[in-house]
Amino acid sequence: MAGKEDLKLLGLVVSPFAIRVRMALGIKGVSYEYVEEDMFNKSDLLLASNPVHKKVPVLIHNGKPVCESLVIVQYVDELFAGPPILPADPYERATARFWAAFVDDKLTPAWIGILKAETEDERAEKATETLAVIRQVEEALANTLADGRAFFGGDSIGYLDVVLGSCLFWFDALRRMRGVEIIDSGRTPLLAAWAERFRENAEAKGVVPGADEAVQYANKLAAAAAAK
Ligand SMILES: N[C@@H](CCC(=O)N[C@@H](CS)C(=O)NCC(=O)O)C(=O)O
Repeated sequence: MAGKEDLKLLGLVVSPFAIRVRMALGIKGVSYEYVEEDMFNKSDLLLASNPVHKKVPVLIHNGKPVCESLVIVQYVDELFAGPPILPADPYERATARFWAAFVDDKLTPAWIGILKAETEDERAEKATETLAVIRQVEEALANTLADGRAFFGGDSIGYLDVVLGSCLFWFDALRRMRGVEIIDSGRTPLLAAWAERFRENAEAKGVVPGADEAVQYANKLAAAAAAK
């Protein structure tokens, strides 16, 4: 099916959620039109395509929008042949989906909270929360990675790699901006080694920006919030 579809992705270079989708499309070897959105001036196409959340990413497939990064990555996996993104085994699929939801429900709000905290106390509280959550990920996934697998997906990048790996450059930015080390070889050795492998992966290298871009974007968001 690859190549015959009309695919347009509304994204944002520094959005971990959009990066997930770009990685998924890259894994499948599918070409698509990429449209960078301006979050300070959302396009009519974005507002019409995702009227519920008004957020990127949105994948527009033959004119029909699909929203929410986890949903889109699964859609891409189901739609296209090529290397599988979700595990084949139903139990492993369920487990990967469970942890992907955990990343989005627990980890993401915690680390974004460090970024948005307005006081030192709030920042410290969010940092403690983030470290507790990442420790849970390290412990729960230790078996998978200790198994000798390079990635959660096995020898190559899969669903959970894409979901968590897309956040790594923001973790680097947070270390620089706030001095918080979310993944480190002392506390989370398996995740630290996995993160190194993820960074070296060709699919990731193609779409994951450097921490500099995240720092710049965070500063832009802070300036916009202060101006309100
Ligand atoms: N749960 C959504 C989150 C998407 C999201 O938060 N996107 C941000 C960019 S990183 C956005 O579009 N923000 C615009 C806004 O909040 O107005 C997903 O997984 O796709």
